[in-house]
Amino acid sequence: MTYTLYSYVRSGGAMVEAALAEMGAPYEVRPVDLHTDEQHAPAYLAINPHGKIPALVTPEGEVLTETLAILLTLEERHEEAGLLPSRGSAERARALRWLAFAATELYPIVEILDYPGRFAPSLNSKDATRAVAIEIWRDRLRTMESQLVEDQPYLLGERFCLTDIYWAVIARWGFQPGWTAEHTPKLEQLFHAVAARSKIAAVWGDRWGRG
Ligand SMILES: N[C@@H](CCC(=O)N[C@@H](CS)C(=O)NCC(=O)O)C(=O)O
Repeated sequence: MTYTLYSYVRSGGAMVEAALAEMGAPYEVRPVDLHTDEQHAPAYLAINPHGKIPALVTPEGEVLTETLAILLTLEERHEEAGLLPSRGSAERARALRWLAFAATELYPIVEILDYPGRFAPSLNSKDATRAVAIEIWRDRLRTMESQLVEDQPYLLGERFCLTDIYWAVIARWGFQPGWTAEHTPKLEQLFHAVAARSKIAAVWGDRWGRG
């Protein structure tokens, strides 16, 4: 009953790994080296034809991709772990709203930041493309920040949920000491609260994600 997680250190796979750890679900990590473009090797494209990590193979052999779908599927399969508030509750609606916000409004920007050449109309506009993406990214981080309450560790206050895992990794991707301290200090605290949870700390360590 072991899951197989295709991941790389400090990638979106860290979100899935944290969720698996919180759920107490056994898994093994298969590293996919983004620095050597292994995500585009035929062996990996056979798993995810879109050439992105993470991918998760269930113990039954079903391949899951898209981090949001992976997390929601895991939550359904391990409901007893309580990683979302109860169905129909206002808290759950809020958790899902901001989970989707991070997945649709932030995560796609990462590709522009990491691979601006894929989006720039010409080679010499790569830096300008990336600079625009950074501004959009920061604006959206500020929106996340506006949803957090001082001295409350998580989005839902004291109640930890899947959205906190997603937000913690987004927070780390956006970490820049001076800017973060000034504009998103509560998001930074959320990262530390998530990373300090015993089950997550055990798998993230100081690298927050293997691979
Ligand atoms: N829509 C995908 C995006 C996944 C994604 O962008 N993953 C990055 C790593 S964090 C990746 O594989 N990048 C390699 C590439 O774009 O070639 C998801 O939500 O899981």
